[in-house]
Amino acid sequence: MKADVAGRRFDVCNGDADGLCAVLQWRLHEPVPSTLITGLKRDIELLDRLETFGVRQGDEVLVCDISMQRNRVALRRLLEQGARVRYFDHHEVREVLLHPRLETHIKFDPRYCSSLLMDAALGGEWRRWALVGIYGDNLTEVADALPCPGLSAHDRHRLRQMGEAINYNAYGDDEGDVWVAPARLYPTLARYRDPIDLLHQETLLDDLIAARRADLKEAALCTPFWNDARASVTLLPDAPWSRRVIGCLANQLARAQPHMAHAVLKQRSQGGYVASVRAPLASPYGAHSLCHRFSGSGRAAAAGIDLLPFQELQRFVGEFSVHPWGAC
Ligand SMILES: [Mn+2]
Repeated sequence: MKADVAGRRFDVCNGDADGLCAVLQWRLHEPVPSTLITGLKRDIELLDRLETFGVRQGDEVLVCDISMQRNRVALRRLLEQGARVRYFDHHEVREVLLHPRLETHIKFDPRYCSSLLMDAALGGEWRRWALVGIYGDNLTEVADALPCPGLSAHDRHRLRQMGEAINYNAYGDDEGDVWVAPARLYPTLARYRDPIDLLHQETLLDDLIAARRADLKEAALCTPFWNDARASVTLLPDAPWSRRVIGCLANQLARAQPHMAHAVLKQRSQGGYVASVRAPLASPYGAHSLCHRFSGSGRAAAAGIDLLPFQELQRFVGEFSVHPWGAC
């Protein structure tokens, strides 16, 4: 009798390109039926959603690209219920949980992302999909340096556009803001072993690439609220386009001015701002430590704040402008 006969599979990931492409690589490697649990970029505490399934001994859970810090309690509960868990992530965690049924691939390093950690674990088996995820997380130089035999420069450029478009599609206050909910996008991606084939056969990605471009054009009309030689703060109004484009705009600014730090703040309909912060790409450290001070979280290169009250704006600009990027 097979030991895993009763075991179910659950794949839990962030709904951006990095999360989806990490899971996709694993499912191409181990093609068995599995339940996908994902959400928008802002949905981080996704392990809680497993509670309704009554996880039990023999079940296997794959977790990609969501903070262990923010999912710690639910993770411990899953392990106690008898699940076996594989965890791939690159967000800050104070202490990595240790458990005999928990396998971790965690690296808090600005040159890593979850799709790259998965690529390393699988020996580059699904490198093209890994590239989509890595480009999606704005690790353009890291992806450019990864060899991919048989991939032309043009096709590599297409994978980059695809990663950036899938990443863009994860931002919004709710599923009404995005073009296609990540949970519905995944099955389309998963039909293809090669993302280049998907680009030839589906129009969806071209639609997303065009939508991202249109939203960025709208955002380009917003001049910086504050800037000096080392940093800039951009304020966006609250609108569907700004809810979708906030992360892409921050990434684009980071690439355009790699020696500057960038913050993009967007007004929230319920009051206050949501913020996307990027450390200078040339010394990508310190975004998480700045965001921490305003109850935010994230990675060294890219982090965010869910709620910055209106009255905190001046303090934010003040601390942002003197933050010791690269040294923290
Ligand atoms: Mn990621």
